[in-house]
Amino acid sequence: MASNPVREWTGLQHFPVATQTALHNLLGKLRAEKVDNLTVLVLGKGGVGKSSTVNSMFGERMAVISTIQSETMRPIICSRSRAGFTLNIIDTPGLIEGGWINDQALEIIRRFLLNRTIDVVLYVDRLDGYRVDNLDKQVMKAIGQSFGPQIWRITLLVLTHAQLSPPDGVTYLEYVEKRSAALQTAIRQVSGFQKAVSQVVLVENSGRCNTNAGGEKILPDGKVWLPHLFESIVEVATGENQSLVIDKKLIEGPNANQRGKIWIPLLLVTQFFLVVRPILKAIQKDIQLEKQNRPGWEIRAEQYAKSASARRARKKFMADEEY
Ligand SMILES: Nc1nc2c(ncn2[C@@H]2O[C@H](COP(=O)(O)OP(=O)(O)OP(=O)(O)O)[C@@H](O)[C@H]2O)c(=O)[nH]1
Ligand SMILES: [Mg+2]
Repeated sequence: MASNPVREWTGLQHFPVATQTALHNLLGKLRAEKVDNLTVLVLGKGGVGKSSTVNSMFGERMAVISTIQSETMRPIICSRSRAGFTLNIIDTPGLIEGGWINDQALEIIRRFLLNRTIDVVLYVDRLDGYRVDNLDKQVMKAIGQSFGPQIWRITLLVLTHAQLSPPDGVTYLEYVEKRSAALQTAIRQVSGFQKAVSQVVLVENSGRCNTNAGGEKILPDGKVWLPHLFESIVEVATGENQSLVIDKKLIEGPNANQRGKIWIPLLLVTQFFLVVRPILKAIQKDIQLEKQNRPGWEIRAEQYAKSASARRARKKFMADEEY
């Protein structure tokens, strides 16, 4: 089946001139590195701004944005090409449903990604989140378990709603640092990688975002965020860490029939020493005890039975002799 040709990235022409120049420079860098396509996977909890970030990056409305709660469970792949380069961004449904990990969404994402190669992952959360709670850690853990902990090596931490006024007594930069550090620490804890998610990128998707003289969206620290997001993506994609190949083995784990088979003999031996042997010993001990504690009449009856059968045998012997 022939796949549809990828549409031209027309949204790029609607970016302010300075942003367009920055993006063309990055495309030149990728061309020099012989990279003609990139696939970016966007993950995170529900409603944190994943789809909005995808749309901001393409400069057009490609992913569905929901103001209240998204109903869509399917990931979508958005692709655009420019000057021989194709950008694919995979937008995914939120990984939390009703206060729990959305296992169904995770499974659908896993199946959707089968046989694809992911160059960069954006783990999206909000800058204005108050704390990193247990549910956040569960989401991070679920991501590592689903795609292998190495996924965090190619992940950027993207914090949306970045045009905020920090609480009294804290500067914007201090607030950003604290929030970033809390999330980075949690990711390092669950992934076990000290170098996991070293980069944080701030994003403001709102149309009310402040702009500079050139019309580019800027954050309270004065940074123009969109080119910075693309620069960070290119840095990860052309960096030392390998892209993530989502193959059958990664999705289904090692051959299910072979999984754990090597432990069977060890289990049997352990079972013998820990379960079967103690039971046999206990039975023998019981028999011994029962023998020791027999009432006198039972012992006498047994002795009588023994001597009676001896007498009978002797009689029979003598009878045989006489005969
Ligand atoms: N102010 C502000 N609002 C944002 C930002 N990003 C997203 N939103 C709003 O947050 C709401 C949710 O955004 P989405 O982009 O749909 O979030 P999502 O993560 O894709 O949500 P799900 O697909 O349901 O998981 C929408 O009302 C967006 O307009 C941002 O950076 N700033
Ligand atoms: Mg969405």
